[in-house]
Amino acid sequence: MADRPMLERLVKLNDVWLSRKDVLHGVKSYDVSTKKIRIHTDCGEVITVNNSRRSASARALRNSKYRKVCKHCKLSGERINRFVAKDFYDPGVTYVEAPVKKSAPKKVMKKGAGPQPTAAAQTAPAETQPAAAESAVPSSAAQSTAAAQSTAAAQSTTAAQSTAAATQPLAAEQQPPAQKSEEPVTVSAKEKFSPSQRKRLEALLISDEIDLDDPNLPPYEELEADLVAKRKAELADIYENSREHMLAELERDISAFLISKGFIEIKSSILIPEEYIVRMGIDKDVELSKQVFRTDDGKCLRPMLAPVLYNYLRRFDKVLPDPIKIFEIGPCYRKESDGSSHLEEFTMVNFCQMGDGSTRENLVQLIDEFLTHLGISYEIEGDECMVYGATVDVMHGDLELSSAVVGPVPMDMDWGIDKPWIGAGFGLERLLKVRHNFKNIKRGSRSEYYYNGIHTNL
Ligand code: ATP
Ligand code: 9VF
Ligand code: MG
Repeated sequence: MADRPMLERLVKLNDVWLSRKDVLHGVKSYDVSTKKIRIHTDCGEVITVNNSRRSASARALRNSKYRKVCKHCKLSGERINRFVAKDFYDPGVTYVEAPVKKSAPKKVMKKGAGPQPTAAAQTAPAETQPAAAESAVPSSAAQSTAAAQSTAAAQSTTAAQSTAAATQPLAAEQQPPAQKSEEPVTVSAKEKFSPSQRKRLEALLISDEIDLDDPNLPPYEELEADLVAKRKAELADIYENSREHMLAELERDISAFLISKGFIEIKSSILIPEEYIVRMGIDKDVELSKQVFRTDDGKCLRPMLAPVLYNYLRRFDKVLPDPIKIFEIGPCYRKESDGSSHLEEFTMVNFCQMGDGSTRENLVQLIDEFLTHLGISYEIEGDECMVYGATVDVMHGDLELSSAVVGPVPMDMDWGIDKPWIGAGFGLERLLKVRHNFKNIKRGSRSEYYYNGIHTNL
């Protein structure tokens, strides 16, 4: 048994290409990359598609049906017959079907698609894969080549298709799954937008600027085009004026603020000894321990900044005058389950002071000055955590902006610390979420999908 042929093999065997509109073209040449195949037709078109045996293109080539022949390709009768007769298949080989995900919506075969000459083709499943490569390629990439543009034009995707196509695979960042250009658009009487249209619109909205349930909204194509235009203008404005990433800018702002308050900036390693986690009192059976990304050589990606700051306090205390005031801003990593306020890769600022003046009053005042400087409102609540015991939680509504602590705590002994201290850890992406009223914390995070809250597939 052999797998159903890759598209590449079908192109080679058939020596012709069928456009989305079922026009038969001659294949002049083709190039193959890891995932794609780029076909140059005899008439001079360039088409880039997924080199997938499950694509609609592959299905079309397994079929023997076409609507018309491209007159510019000047196909010989022999080439057309070869495509129709399909006598090049090896009769000794059974081409098996690749398994198809059951849950995926099935698309009914297009007109003109009929029974196929091979056993495999007869049981060909309804396609769920994007038919053309541009549906799987980020739109920016597609637009970067004239070839892809001409393909898009030649295959004349509808507005809905081309915009759905602009959404790329998002699994890595726990985003909505990629939308398939071939997905049937089934709009129920009640719902104005299909699920995939809704996802696209939600991605294009930055906060809750529009209520997608408002029955008076314009049709999808119009709304989508408006939002794309708006987001493009915003990106152009950023490029023209500030050119700053909001996360980087916030980091710089916080850094300058804390330096102005007498804190010295630390930049330590993101990869830390796993032992530090244990010394923070986070035993193997504790939830936070399970959230740690470990490497295979006794290290881990830091889930917090405190361990190294402990070491700095101990060392600087021998050198610098009391009180010691230090801070670090940088990436932290925790395995998190989905949530609109949790990232697996986030940015923490942890500032702390050890020695004279380490009182709760000073801690609360510093937090107040910090958030007033950032223009973010807050409430203070008491809480408990397993690492420090009692904490001073800084909240914005239900969202925890920071856990702050008034030391000393018993754990200090394990780090060689014997003075009172105060400290607070804030997540920068949560600060951005509040400041910009983002529905999801990903908008302001390290990401290839969003730039300053703006979806990058425009
Ligand atoms: P939560 O209970 O919300 O998960 P936490 O109590 O585990 O947070 P801390 O260990 O107190 O968080 O970390 C200090 C701050 O770092 C939090 O108040 C929050 O602003 C931020 N933070 C923690 N975990 C994350 C995360 N996964 N994504 C984004 N920010 C985070
Ligand atoms: C409060 C948040 C242990 C003396 C070097 C500084 C603090 C910050 C809590 C952080 C954590 N602690 N994610 O300690 O400032 O450590 O859980 Si220090
Ligand atoms: Mg906390």
